[in-house]
Amino acid sequence: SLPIYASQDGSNLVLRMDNAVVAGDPVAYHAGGVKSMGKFSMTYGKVEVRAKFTQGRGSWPAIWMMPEPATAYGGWPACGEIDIMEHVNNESVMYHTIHNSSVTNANGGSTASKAATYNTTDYNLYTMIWSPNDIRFYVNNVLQYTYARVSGGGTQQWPFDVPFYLILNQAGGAGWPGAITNADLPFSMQVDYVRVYKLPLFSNGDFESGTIYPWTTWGGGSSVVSTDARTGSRCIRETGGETSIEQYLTGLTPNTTYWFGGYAKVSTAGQSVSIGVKNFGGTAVNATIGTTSYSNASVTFTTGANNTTATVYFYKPLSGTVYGDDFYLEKL
Ligand SMILES: [Ca+2]
Repeated sequence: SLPIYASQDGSNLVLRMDNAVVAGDPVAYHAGGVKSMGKFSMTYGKVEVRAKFTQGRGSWPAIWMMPEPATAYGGWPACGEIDIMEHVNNESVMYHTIHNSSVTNANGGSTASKAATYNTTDYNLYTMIWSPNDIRFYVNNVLQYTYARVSGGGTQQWPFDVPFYLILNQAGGAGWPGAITNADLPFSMQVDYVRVYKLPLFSNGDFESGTIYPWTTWGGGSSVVSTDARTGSRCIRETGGETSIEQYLTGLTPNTTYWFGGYAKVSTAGQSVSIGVKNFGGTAVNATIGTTSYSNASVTFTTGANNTTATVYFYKPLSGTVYGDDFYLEKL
């Protein structure tokens, strides 16, 4: 009977590769994989896959994503590819890789790739967090590589604004790893679980993470500092000239009113800083704060009939130093 190459063993998905002879089938090697194409795809969000796999000469297990439809921006690599985990042969590292027509060369190699160590004898947790700003790869919750969207880079550099589906497979014997050493067979990948999450509407409003992410900076004068917090131990500081932080929101509901606000203070009386929202399908709104101790400002905004995104910001128009903390977003 035909060997089973993709199965469940009670606690894992098991994907195998071997050289068993299959009657009537002249192919030397068979291997298993699964994909969610046509059943599940996502734009932005988080993917977690807990898996382990064997090593061997010619082996190529992978956890990756492709766009749906596959030709969203033309053929490969222009359409984009997100490789959450790839491993080849007996290497002590695995790889996180991005493909698109900006980073992928004619031989299929990518300049947007990072080798990272992993526990070769046990399960590892492979995580990808995909926002409109960047794609981040983690092994066992430690950030290994960030592929950032470049302003003005277009879809050649960022074809990652369309749905992508998941692929889990045990491959080998062709391309990157090269020929299989039969004595190393069978190869297998065991997948304990796959979990996917939507991005929160808004996050890191209190800066207690110690990083600006997922806010992005503009003007270069912004940093998270461990002084002057309103609550907790950290806040955002903007210094120098015109400076801003922005957070791009996705997953908003059209024709819906939201409330965005926060707390801020300025170093010197006469300065001001503004809290605002733009690009939501209506007229941009903002409110200013000019107090030397923390005070609150907020705005409401209503998304347009077809708008599910918006940009919230904390903007300092002039020189001087300001602080912000405890930003919030609520649906009204
Ligand atoms: Ca804080």
